[in-house]
Amino acid sequence: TKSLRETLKEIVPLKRHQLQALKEEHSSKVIGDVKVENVIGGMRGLKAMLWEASVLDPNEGIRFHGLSIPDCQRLLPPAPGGSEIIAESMLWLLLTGKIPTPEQTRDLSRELAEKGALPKEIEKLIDAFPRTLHPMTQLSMGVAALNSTSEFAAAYERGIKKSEYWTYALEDSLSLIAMLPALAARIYRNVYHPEKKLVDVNKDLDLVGNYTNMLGFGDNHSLTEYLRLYIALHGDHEGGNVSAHAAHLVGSALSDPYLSYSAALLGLAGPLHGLANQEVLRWQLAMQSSLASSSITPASITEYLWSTLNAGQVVPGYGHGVLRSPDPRFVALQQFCDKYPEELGESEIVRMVRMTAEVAPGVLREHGKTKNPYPNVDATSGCILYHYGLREFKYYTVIFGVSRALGALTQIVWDRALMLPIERPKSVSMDVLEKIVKG
Ligand code: FCX
Repeated sequence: TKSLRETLKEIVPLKRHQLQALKEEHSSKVIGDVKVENVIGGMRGLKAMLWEASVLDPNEGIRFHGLSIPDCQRLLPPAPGGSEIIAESMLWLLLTGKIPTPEQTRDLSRELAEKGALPKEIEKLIDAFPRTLHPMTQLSMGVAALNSTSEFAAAYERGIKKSEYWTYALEDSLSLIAMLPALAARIYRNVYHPEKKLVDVNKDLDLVGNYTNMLGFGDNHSLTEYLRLYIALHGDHEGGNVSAHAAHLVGSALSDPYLSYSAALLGLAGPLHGLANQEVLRWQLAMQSSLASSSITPASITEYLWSTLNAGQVVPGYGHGVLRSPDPRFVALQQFCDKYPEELGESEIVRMVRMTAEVAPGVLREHGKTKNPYPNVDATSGCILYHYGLREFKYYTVIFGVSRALGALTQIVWDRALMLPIERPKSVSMDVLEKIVKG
């Protein structure tokens, strides 16, 4: 069977050919209008960037190379002894558009585990951070510091052909994905459990098996399976979201994959993006403490939702920039809860998430502002972690950050393989806008 590198070497010329044909035959074709509302409205709806691995349909949700989440759950190999999608099989799909065999998936797991230990000087740097530094700040700083190991940066300095950039970007991307669990687990240990010893990367485990193990939850099979699914599903959500877009933008300046992904993480740390799962939990716990446990009913949750909205706040975990239906990632995580009824069926927080999802769309529709009243993935992801005893919710976005590397770095490999140019959209002032619209 072919290795990941061999598979990619076959695909790169085909994709380059596809791009060349688009350029030569259709460069001046119009595919949409630019309205004033796009310029002042966060560029919403503008089809203005290339992203290969996934496309988000407003109604169906995300598809990875055309495959829906249930397709991926059916087709992508799990870990030995598990049944959920794992990071490695998702990464293979994202990078190549192909379904890996179980053997290819195992080989990739082994390669990542072999590259998984952090350089000693980076360990020292992370250990020197004050515990008060937000875990996402630490993650972004750690990833930026790892650029001292960048093969892309070293090769660029030596002088290489543009057509070869992608091979170095691929090596950096795989190394970074491999080291993220050790980096993220070290931050968790340092901030929350400084007395605990960190275990080493186990060469026989998959990426998330290792991550859970290093976090100290290795003997919890259902949590490990949950994190496998979580990390595979959060891997990519097309290109325009803040983290993915940031990685692509910074990478377009030929900043190496470490620097590019570090920038993505700083965007992921915002409350309207990755931090939302932490906000959801905060909101759910505040609701729990304001309502007596016996009185948590659809009616009392409805009332609580209105108090949030009437206070001028958003209901975290609901709404989306593109989606206009319930997020299939939310659905998949809820179905995971059904699969483990003995672990999750009786959980108070899981019950509250479910009840909230039943009433919130009606309330948000009546409120009349959001274009999408349905839950997004953040409405449940952090709450399930809370149930499992991973309760340090300032840490949750770090887990998202371990995951989003799969998609953001995949696109960086393709940006370099397709030799895309530096990104440089035209901006305009309000005066210029007025001149344009008034003619
Ligand atoms: N509760 C209350 N009001 C909401 C709302 C919600 N959940 N979602 C949107 N609105 C409001 C907006 O604040 C906006 O109000 P304004 O006109 O006074 O500014 C209006 O509805 C229209 O917004 P809309 O076009 O529907 O949504 P946007 O594309 O501007 O924003 C996000 C999308 C996701 C930022 C928005 O729905 C939100 O703030 N949701 C809560 C936070 C959240 O869950 N974020 C995670 C999103 C995602 F899954 C991720 O990136 O991880």
